[in-house]
Amino acid sequence: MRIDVLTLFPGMFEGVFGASLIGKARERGIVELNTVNFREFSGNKHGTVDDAPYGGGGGMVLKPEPLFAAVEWLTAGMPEDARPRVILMCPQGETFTQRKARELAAEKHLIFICGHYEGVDERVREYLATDEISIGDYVLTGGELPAMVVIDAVVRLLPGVLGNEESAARDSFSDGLLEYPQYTRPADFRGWKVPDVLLSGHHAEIAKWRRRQSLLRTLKRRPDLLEKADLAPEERRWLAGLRSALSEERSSGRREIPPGD
Ligand code: 21W
Repeated sequence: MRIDVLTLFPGMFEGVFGASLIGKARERGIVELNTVNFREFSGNKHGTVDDAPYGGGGGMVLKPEPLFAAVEWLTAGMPEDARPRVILMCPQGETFTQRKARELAAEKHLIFICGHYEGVDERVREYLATDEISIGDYVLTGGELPAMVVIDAVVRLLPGVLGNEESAARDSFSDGLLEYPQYTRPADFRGWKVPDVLLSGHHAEIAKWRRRQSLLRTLKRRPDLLEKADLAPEERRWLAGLRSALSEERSSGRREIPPGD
């Protein structure tokens, strides 16, 4: 995969693109990552890339010309059917999910556009971007950190990046449930003990305990995820029982259910 990032702050990407899994994926040639400072495409000697909004009001708006020129330079000579996705990082975009990460991981070439502090001319949205992505409902200073988040989530899905190919499938959100609790040595840390079942060596019992812990934790923390999760009828019945016990527990203040958290 090839990823180009259009940004006024290319330095922000240096550490992230060089370290950890992304750095390794790059070294192995699985992904080619490249930043482009679109100030170089301003077309004027001052390097101006923004201007006041038509209609007045505060703030500045990123001009369309530098962004169009940078994307056109990156895609020059490419056949129409090989055109990359052009992803505008913006607060009004669709909220990023694991599903979107899987969708983007299937592409050969991605171009990210990051604004900073300010808005972007609407024609960039309408005629240049193929996708608009937000990473959640909070206000940041620019699209750079969000682009890094999306790139991290996409690159780790590329074949050969994770040492263990299973681990992507096992992740939270991939099966629609939160992960079960994990423990390592020592079995007793300051009197806080690892659950007996994990030390028992009974693999079927361990698998059952983990699945129930995942269900319980998801019910308590992210009940919204259960609607879409792939569950057996027996698991749905178990959860329905738990749900009523949980509301009883909450109204009475008594703890009847093992803490799944
Ligand atoms: C913050 C840009 C606020 C623009 C009228 C119309 C990219 C982001 C960003 C930023 C504004 C993402 C205005 C989650 C984020 C991002 C910087 C508002 C002023 N007035 N995901 N527009 N949160 N943020 N513009 O902040 O660029 S993805």
